[in-house]
Amino acid sequence: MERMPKMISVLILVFSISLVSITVNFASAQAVPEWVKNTALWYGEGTISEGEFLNMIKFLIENKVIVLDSVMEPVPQAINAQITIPNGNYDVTGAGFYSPLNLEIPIDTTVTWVNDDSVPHNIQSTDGKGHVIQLFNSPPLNTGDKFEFTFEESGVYNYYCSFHPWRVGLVTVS
Ligand SMILES: [Cu+2]
Repeated sequence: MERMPKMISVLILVFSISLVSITVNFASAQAVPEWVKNTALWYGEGTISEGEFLNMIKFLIENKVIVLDSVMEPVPQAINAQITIPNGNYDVTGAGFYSPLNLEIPIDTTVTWVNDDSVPHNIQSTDGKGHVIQLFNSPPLNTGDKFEFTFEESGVYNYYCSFHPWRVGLVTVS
């Protein structure tokens, strides 16, 4: 029983000095040979040296009994999406829909609205009944201007342009 803490601390030492970010891939690891178990036992009992014990661990790594995967720290991937306010969007008789009209995105996506129309527009988040709510609300966007908002919760988000209230769009976050 008392050999375990020593074993574990040596293992931790071996792995922590090699790289900060390393994991043991148990899925691809081989079975542990009997002599290795004996070596661990003997080391715990003090009958073999630390050098021999570490050589055993080196053997395990070299022979892929222990498979080390170097795992880089996950870099948060910025997820971005764009909604275009197309040319002619102001025209109630034209197509000119937001593109896409219903944007579907994962959580934490930053959405950028781009005004490609010849007149100013804005983006106002609305509730299900079409009333403006203070969630994402842009100032007037001139041609070429952009407005961005990051959606951190799932849900269906409505918006419209207060200058052209017939222009409604959806962002679905899941
Ligand atoms: Cu508008």
